[in-house]
Amino acid sequence: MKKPLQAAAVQDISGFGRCSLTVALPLLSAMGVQVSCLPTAVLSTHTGGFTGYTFRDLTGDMEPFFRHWQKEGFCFDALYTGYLGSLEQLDIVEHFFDAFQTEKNLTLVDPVMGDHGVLYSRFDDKMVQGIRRLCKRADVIVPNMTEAAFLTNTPYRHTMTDEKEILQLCEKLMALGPKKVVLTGVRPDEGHLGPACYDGKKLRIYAPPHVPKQYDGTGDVFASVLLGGLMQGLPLESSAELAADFTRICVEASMENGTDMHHGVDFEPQIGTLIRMLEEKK
Ligand code: PXL
Repeated sequence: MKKPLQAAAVQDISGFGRCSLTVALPLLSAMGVQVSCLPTAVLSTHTGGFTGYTFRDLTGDMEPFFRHWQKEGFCFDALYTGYLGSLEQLDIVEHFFDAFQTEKNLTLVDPVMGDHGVLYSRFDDKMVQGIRRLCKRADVIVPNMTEAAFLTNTPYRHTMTDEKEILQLCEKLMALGPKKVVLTGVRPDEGHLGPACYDGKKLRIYAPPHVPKQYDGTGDVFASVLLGGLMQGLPLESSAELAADFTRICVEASMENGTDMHHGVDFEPQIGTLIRMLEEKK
């Protein structure tokens, strides 16, 4: 029998709202990946568009949590980091990398910090500086245009029509130290949107027609499917295409259902489609 691949996901659990682990777990499982969770925080909802959410910071649990894994001798094919709950967690994630990174495994850092030109409510410049440190340790980083602007200290741009500018931004991101960059939410014009992949040599932009509706958690859907594709051996560009196509399918389905943008996308009925899409790409 085929053994599942192994990933360790360092993200929060937002009880309601379909983001971070409640997205990563089902999507990666569907893509044949066993996910071990190192939770950063437990919230009643995500922090975008809800007020009065509860927030249980798990900083103090994280190091003992993964030291136990280490004692048990667990190994992972991929390390996947996302939303962090405190500044102290930056050092802890570095220790986690020290403990579990190998020559062979893949580290994907999603520098989850903000969207639409602004940082999420709990984040500030110190978090930006710390996340830059994590990017240095990554094989692949997956910033959106907002996170790319903060990481590179450049102004946020909603659209970027000039390919040269996209390349410049990707080069600045590469200068942080990752091996590859997948910049998400690139809009060569108002009607198109998708990821740009850059490995230091070649820039590839995939920007199909844009569905004009924003949903929370789509960055997590994208990053999780991207990782699933990479772990299943697809090249970076195919994985990014798969992630972009699947995210768009989920957004379209959610629009049809009239789903509230803060509830995340209706990905559950699309999981069968994801599995078929992955098989077609393999
Ligand atoms: O989708 C990113 C994300 C993850 N986790 C939490 C968030 C957000 C975005 O707002 O608030 C808790």
